[in-house]
Amino acid sequence: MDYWHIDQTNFQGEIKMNFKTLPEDFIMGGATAAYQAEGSTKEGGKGQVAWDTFLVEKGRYTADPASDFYNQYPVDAELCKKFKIDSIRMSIAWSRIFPKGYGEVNQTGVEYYHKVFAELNKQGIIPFVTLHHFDTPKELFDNGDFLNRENVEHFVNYAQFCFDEFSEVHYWSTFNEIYPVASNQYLIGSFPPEVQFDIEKTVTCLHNMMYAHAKTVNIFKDGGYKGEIGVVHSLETKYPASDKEEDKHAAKLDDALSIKFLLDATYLGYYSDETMAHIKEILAANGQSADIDSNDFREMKKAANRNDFLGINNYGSHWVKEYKGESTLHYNTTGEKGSQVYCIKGIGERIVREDLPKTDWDWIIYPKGLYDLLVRIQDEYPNYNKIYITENGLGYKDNFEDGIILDDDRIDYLRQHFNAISDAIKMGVNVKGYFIWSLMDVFSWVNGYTKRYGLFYVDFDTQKRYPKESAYWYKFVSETKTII
Ligand code: BGP
Repeated sequence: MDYWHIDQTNFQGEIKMNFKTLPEDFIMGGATAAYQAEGSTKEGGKGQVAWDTFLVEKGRYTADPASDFYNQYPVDAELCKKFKIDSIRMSIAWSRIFPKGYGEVNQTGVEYYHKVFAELNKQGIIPFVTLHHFDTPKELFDNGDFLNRENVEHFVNYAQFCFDEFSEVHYWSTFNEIYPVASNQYLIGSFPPEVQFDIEKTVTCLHNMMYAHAKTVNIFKDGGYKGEIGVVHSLETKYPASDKEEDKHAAKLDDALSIKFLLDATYLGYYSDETMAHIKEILAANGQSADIDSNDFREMKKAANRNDFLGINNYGSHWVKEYKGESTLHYNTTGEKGSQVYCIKGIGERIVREDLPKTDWDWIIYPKGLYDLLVRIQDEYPNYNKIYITENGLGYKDNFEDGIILDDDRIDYLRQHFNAISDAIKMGVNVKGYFIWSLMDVFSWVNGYTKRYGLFYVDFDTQKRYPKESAYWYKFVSETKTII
């Protein structure tokens, strides 16, 4: 193990020769999300979100205090400056601005975000802002969330309000992870409202959110607002579990629902015949159907060439095998390795690859999957413009000893993924930045506080931050653009 906080100078002479590099203007960032970092869920006039009541019902943990970013943001900005972190990816809590999701504005919330952005800008840290990160205001969530088209309008109005109000922000993402929103809410059921195996709702939610994204992009571009706009998708490569035709087909089905449906919507503005054929096959196998209004494609086609960037969240890859049985799942939320089961009727089974490393939460570590994904996007969607890796990182049970956190597994994970990105850049893919998930340890939606990802360890009782070894490694990479 290299003690990065003690000695980073050993390598200085030979670094440029022996290690892969990143472009000089590559943004090195840290990612967070409002509900996972802010805490203070009842402060400052904030409205409720579905998670508030859901977590109380479950009785496991709540999103208070999280990392107390609501109060600690100056500390985090200073840490970023010290550790050469160029940008914080953060989200605005819709329910701090519009407590009900629409109507009356909560000025305290508006002022809070102005203060955060001012502090970041003062320290030279770029705010990279997501408008929606799993936290629809409760009233709108309860009336159908994005299954209800009225809520598309409420979201677009909220987005426009933010563009008008927060002119100090120059990087906007509409949504975080449209696929996990839809699948965790209606397919896997790990998020409220805990619906399982409803492919119709999953597809409807995906489409409506993509339509809302397109409307928002068009408003941003037609309005001449300054800065960049894009969307953050969770994209994880699907490989067939074997060379058998059935397994190849199963991988294609999984890919169609979780990747192609979204990238078609983003970059074509409609769904290709092949994508739709796969989606219909999945629906039919489940005795379901979904209506997609082709009139929506007008708005979506208009937006297709206006995305400034694609944000990619990537934590692993999947190997898919034909599966003929009923849908059955076990989602590992405890870090009990080997407990994950994922079999979906009409799609396939995501198998366990014994030969590949996995996290305690059964997420397969396969950096080549990220490389393959980046090269594929360049080939299949040449109008992608530019890419930021908006999330990637290792969820880990960090060991804290006297303020020192030797997270060499995380450093290794990061090194491998940075190398994959560097290789993709060499192949011509325009990757302009990376945001580690997460900047500091945060609250995890279905895992609570034990699954830590941060560069900075958070003692959730005192809210004190401790740089992990990975933070020193990250600083070194940021300063030298060398993946050591
Ligand atoms: C992504 C989300 C993040 C974060 C991350 C890690 O899907 O955008 O909000 O939670 O995954 O997931 P988890 O906390 O479940 O390990």
